[in-house]
Formats: sequence, structure tokens, C-alpha cells
Amino acid sequence: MHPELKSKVMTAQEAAALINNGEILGISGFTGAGYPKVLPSALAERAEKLKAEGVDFGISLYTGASIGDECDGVLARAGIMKMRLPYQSHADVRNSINKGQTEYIDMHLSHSARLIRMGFVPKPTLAIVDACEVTPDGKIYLTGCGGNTPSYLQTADRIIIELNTHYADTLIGVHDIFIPELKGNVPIYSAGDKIGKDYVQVDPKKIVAIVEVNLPDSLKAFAALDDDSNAIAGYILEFLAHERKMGRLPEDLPYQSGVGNVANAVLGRMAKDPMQAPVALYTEVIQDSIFDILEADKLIVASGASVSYTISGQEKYKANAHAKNWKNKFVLRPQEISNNPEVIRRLGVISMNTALEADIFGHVNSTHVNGSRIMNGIGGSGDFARNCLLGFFMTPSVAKGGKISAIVPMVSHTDHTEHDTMIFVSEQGLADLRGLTPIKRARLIIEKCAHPSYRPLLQEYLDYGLKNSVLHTPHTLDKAFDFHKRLMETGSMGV
Ligand code: 0RQ
Repeated sequence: MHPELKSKVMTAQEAAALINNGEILGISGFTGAGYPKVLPSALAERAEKLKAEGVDFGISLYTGASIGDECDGVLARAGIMKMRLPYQSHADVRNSINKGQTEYIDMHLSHSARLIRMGFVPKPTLAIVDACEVTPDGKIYLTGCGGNTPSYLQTADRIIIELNTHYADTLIGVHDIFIPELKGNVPIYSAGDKIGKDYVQVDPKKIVAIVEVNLPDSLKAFAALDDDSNAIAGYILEFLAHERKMGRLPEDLPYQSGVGNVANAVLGRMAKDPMQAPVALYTEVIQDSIFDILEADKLIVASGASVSYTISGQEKYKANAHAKNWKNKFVLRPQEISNNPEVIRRLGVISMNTALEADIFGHVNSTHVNGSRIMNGIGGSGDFARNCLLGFFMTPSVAKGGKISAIVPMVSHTDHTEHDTMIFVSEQGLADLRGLTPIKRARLIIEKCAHPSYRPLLQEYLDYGLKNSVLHTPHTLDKAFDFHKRLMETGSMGV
């Protein structure tokens, strides 16, 4: 309705023509939610044409976290993604990074916006955001992601908005936008506290294009729960019940859970447990399992950086946002607040994240296969692992049909040190490492978490160290990577 904004409405192709070679794009999007959906394809087409004319074209892509194929996949396949941060989980992006075609900075999610605002990495030149609404005085109401979007909107010189009517007004009012100072408090004392505004204020003169869309986030449904995920979820719930019985765990502590099946399974099973008290989430990503909790009337509040719902989950949310007042149960925050160490420590968050591999002394590798090949990234796991009250690292005990042991003598890359890890869980069992010396940790991890087919090899490594090494952390450096060497030489860590 506003003539000046209306004059900026254009097609995706027209908007893509405004993007220059070498542009640094700071875009909305976090774990498959709230990312731009049509501009990336138009940009890839434009790059293709320029390439045919012999003109080189490349961009850097900054996001909140992982985003959908319509953006990450499209830009990686077009071969124009020169730089990427702070987290991705797309096979084509991963391949491009591991081939050296895309530079990648794998960052703690709570650090990324601040490092960009401080100029340690170049600031975005153009922000592209998925938004529910924009007003003539420059108020932008975001869709399903808080992420790094407020900082990108603040620091970029120009802004393109994908005005997405898919969520209508069901996410307006859900956001709490607060950008912290370099020094000073983040005054959140309970998971649902709101300390900011429900929109991002920008100078409307920076808005150079508005592209109208009506599209959902394209998240696929989860695979049926496998036995390993179910077993891991079972051990975690049993352990939490035990800790409560021992009087070590108040009922009302909020939960954080990483992405994927196990996280969904834990929350899904909590919803079904008649003994489970109502729960609050202070997490980064909110997944479909939240609906089980809502339907069981057990949700106090869910605070996160994004609502990462499958297509059917998005429909369910929209249908109930007003009808059952679900809208009031959610708070979406910038990721430097959803993952803020001060708040995580203050609230006593119970945290659950995933390891690729863990070693017998308690270190965790969440990111690099054989120490070199990036999988996804650390995401928010470090923000929560170090600062939570109670932290779980979960992984099936073996990968690739048993050829890879998730428990190794020494991790080939370290994301989380022994000082930050507390409880390891595999489908074999659970090891509570708190308060144990390195040797006791090693014995417990081998006994409780390693797959039976790898226990003798791990025990042999530990015994050799106990005989021949110093006795604080008895590593044997010339044997520490034998599992990984065998994998590279023979295709299996087993002998
Ligand atoms: O390979 O895809 O070819 O089948 O890794 O493993 O078991 O399906 O589990 O999808 O949860 O991924 C750690 C990567 C696990 C993920 C990681 C192979 C395995 C399979 C995927 P295929 P699964 P997931 C949340 C917070 C980051 C840290 C975190 C992740 C593929 O959960 O990125 O929790 N976490 N952040 O076969 C070689 C090993 C392997 C292995 C598994 N040791 N060596 N390959 N695989 N273990 C995220 C955010 O903060 C946004």
C-alpha cells in the first residue's frame, strides 16, 4: 500500500541483477528455516549467463546455520559460492568445501554475528531476508528464523526482502530481537523472557528490492525412528529420572537439543510419559517433536533461534497458532541470544548434542571425518556443551555398517575437550564422566559406550598405555591413530 515500497517490488530475476560479483550475502536462515527461496535460483541463472559470456562471478554466503537446497544446494552447484560461514549441512556445499572450491569458517554459532560486527570477517554488503512483513518506516518482521539476520540487516549496505506470505501473521510477535553490547548483561532470567523488539528496525532507504513469494521451508519428514536412536533416547530419559530421584536435578530446568532423530525422539517420548512434568526449551532449533509436547499440554515455553518444521509441521503450526494460542508459547531470538553462554549457565540448561567420534579420555569430534574432511560444523554444540548444567553427547557406537567405531583411542579432530564433556551415550549404554580421572573415564567409556566388536581393541590400547606410558592420560602417540590408519588403508577400523 505504500508507494515507495511498492516501487521496489520486482521479480527475482530483476532483484538478482542487483547482485554484483564479489558480493558478501548475509542471508536469513537457520537449520532449514526462514531462508530466501527464489532469489538464489535467479542468481545462479544470472551467473550461468555471465559465465557463458566469459565473465567470472562469485559470492560469499553468510547465514545463521544450515539452509535449504533452494539456496545452499543451488549456489554450490552453480559453482559461485566462494566463501561460507558459520554452519552448513548440505552434501553439495560439503563437497565444494572439501575440494577447496569454497572457503569455510566453522564457528560457534553464538560467536558469528559478533565477529562479523567487529569486522574480523568482512561485513555483508547485501542482506537477503525471508520476511512476513515490512513497513514503510523500515520495520522488518522475520519468518521462522532469528539467526544472524538482525546483525546482517544492521551491517549490510543494501537489503533485499523476500516477502513471504506463507506464514501470514502467525510468526509476527513471536520474535524477540535483542543485539547485545560487547560488554554488559543479557537480562534473560527464564526461558520465555522477552527483552527486545518483535521486529528488526532498518533504514528503509537500504531496501533495494522486494520479491513477493508464498513458499514454505522445504524440510523433509523425519525417517522412522531407528532402534539406535530409540535406545539412546531411552538411556537419556532413564538417566534424567535417576538424577531427579537423587535430588540432583530440579524438574524445571530447560532443555536444548541439537538437530535430528534422537533429539526428536527424546522430546517425543517425554510428551508420552505420564510422569513427565511440563518442559521448557532454551534451545537453538525447535523441531516437530514440539507438537507432541504441545498436544500433551506439557510445554511451558520454547525459546530458540528457529522453528525448523517439516512441511506438515508448518501446516500444523499455522492451523493452531491462533486457534490454540500456540503462538504465545514460542520466542524466536538471534542466535547470539538463543546460544548465549551467560544465559545458558544462568538457566541451568540440559543439553544434548551429537558426536561423530569420541575418544576414550572424553574428547569429542563433531565435525571432521579422519581429521580432515568437514561434515557439517560445530553449530551450537560448543555454546551449550561448555555452559550447560548437564550435557549429553550422543552417537551410535558404529557407523558405515560397523566399519567405523565412534569410540576411538584419540579423536582425529577436537571440537569439545574432556573439560566440556559430561555424559556420553550410545545405543550400548551411558557413561557419566563427571568427576572421573582420565583412566576411569576410559574404562567406563569402553565398557558402556563402545561397540562389543571394538571393545577388545580399545582395551588393548588402554592396557598398553597403562604399561608403557605416563599414568595421568596414558596415550601412546605412535598407536593413537591406528584405528583411523586402518580405516584409510583397509576401509575398516577393525582388524
Ligand atoms: O553418513 O549420511 O552417508 O549415511 O555421518 O551420521 O548417524 O546419520 O547422524 O545426521 O545426526 O549427523 C555429528 C554429523 C551426525 C551431526 C553429525 C556418518 C554416518 C552418516 C551422519 P551417511 P548420522 P546425524 C546441532 C548442534 C554437529 C554438532 C551438533 C552434526 C553421517 O549431528 O553435524 O550436535 N553435529 N550441533 O555414517 C565417518 C564417523 C562417522 C561417520 C557418523 N565417525 N566417521 N562417518 N558418520 N559417524 C546443529 C546446529 O547447531 C545447527
